[in-house]
Amino acid sequence: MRVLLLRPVPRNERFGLGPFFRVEPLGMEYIGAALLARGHDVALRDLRFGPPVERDIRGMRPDVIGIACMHALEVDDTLALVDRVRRASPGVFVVVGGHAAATYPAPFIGAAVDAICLDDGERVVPRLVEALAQDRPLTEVPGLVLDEVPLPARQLVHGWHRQYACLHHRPTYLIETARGCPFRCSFCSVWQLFDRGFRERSIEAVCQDFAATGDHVFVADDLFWHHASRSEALAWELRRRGVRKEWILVQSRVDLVATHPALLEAWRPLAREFDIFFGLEAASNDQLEGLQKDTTVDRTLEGIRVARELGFGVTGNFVIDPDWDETDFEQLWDFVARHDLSRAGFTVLTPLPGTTYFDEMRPRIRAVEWSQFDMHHLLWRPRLGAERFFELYCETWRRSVLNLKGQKKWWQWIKHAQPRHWAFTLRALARTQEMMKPPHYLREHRLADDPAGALALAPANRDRQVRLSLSSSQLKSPPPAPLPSPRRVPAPAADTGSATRAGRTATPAGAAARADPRRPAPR
Ligand code: B12
Ligand code: SF4
Repeated sequence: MRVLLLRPVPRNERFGLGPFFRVEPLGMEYIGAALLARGHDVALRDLRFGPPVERDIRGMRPDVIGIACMHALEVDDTLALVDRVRRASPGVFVVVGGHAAATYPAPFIGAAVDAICLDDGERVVPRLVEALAQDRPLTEVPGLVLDEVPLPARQLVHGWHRQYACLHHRPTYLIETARGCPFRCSFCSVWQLFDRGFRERSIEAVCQDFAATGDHVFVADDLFWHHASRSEALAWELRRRGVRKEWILVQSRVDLVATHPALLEAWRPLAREFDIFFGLEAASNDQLEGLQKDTTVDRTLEGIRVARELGFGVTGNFVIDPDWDETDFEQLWDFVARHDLSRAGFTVLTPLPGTTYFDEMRPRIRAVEWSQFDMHHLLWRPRLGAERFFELYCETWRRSVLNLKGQKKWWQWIKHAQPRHWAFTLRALARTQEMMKPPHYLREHRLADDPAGALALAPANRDRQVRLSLSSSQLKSPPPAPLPSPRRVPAPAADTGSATRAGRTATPAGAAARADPRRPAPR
């Protein structure tokens, strides 16, 4: 079968990490690898760089087109691409997948989409394609290992690799060593998608991937170092094989780092520069508790101390609640200044589709388009009013290291970059300066007066029974028992020792689901 995989162009890359980070479509490289291994003809187009999609469709005449929707803010762009693809090739089978589509498939139901992939694409898509080729129903998706495809098919995006960059680190490679997270932060869509499961690639596969990629690596794992003994074994094996990178960036939790300094010590020599992104979220224990972060400010400070002492670069993210008053902002500014945390990002607390928090906030949400779910727009009226809120929000950003009028000037930023990367770095920094100006936000601030004028938001589909109701007649197996609601789940054990299974992937709910266009949005 001929399969064309598409990575859409998100309109909204002006805020947050968007301007800085442009990374490869790793999820679809895994899908590509799985399809190539089975002898299918595969093309992957990153539409940020390639020619118009119509040209590829004319040239390749694909049987199946797969479109990724990773972030909720890309939903409108993905839907627009689905329509374009349909016009260019009315008979083609269109499957949509990716994190945002899997956590909240509702916007795609009723669209011109044939299937929505609710699970790991490298397992679902080959089965879907083979079933279509043989004109037979899909059977139950077995197995629970991430190593079914050892390495992503990076050759499918070979032409653009130099375009993938995280600020001056270029080309940047995205590597995944594990998937999922057992924690339960209220605003996060990851744990709710994977039912708090955590799955790992084998040490051998990860070592091969590190050896096959270039000097700059962004590890895509939601929670790096979670399984301490396995992570330490991985570090030693990478060191034994002589792997050493220029730059590695990982995402982790402060409490985990505070608990395992030896583990960090084992990893540190693997890169000349080693950065950690921490979700610090809040400056007080009350706020951390409100976000179900299951840690304390003391642990935050201890984790930061450990990481800094071992020579890691520390970047944090804080969450700003639209319901804050002036003193909450002041408390955050004070915390940032006192602990020298200006290397930080600040995102607006956003109920992501697919979360329990989204269900709770749905009645208040007055957003009018999906691109507003980028964590830099307001989705409901803030307590201080939009003007004052954005003044204080911008003031928060101005206290960050990104303010070129602050502690770090533009030449200090670009001195690490090679001259040929100066333009990209300066452009990204220039865009970021806009994020410190209230009119930049107010120009785009648009909320409907009443629910009728807002985006129609169906409740999240977290239980498998509902997910199964999306599935097609192609699925033969009986539905599994529904999961209990994750609304009140206990905190995870303090030790993050062993890997847990994501029960969800063992079910046919994970298989590609043919959406019935006549079916109303699920409730
Ligand atoms: C890399 C990454 C980015 C990159 C860019 C990604 C890109 N657009 O190309 C950068 C750093 C730019 C980024 C930015 C942001 N991100 Co981001 N990002 C990630 C991250 C860490 C890894 C994604 C990844 O590659 N995973 C590894 C691959 C192998 O998995 P995968 O992509 O899920 O693919 C699998 C399946 O989804 C499926 N699949 C994928 N594509 C397709 C396509 C088809 C057709 C099919 C059938 C299946 C399928 O199969 C794949 C293989 O199994 C995820 C966390 C996560 N776990 O997903 C967050 C995540 C997706 N990001 C998130 C957020 C919040 C953001 C920001 C808003 C953060 C910010 N503060 O600004 C910005 C938005 C940027 C913007 N304006 O566009 C949230 C998503 C929230 C949401 N529901 O919208 C996540 C889940 C992180 C989190 N813990 O909250 N991000
Ligand atoms: S620790 Fe990170 S990935 Fe895990 S639930 Fe919290 S925010 Fe999500």
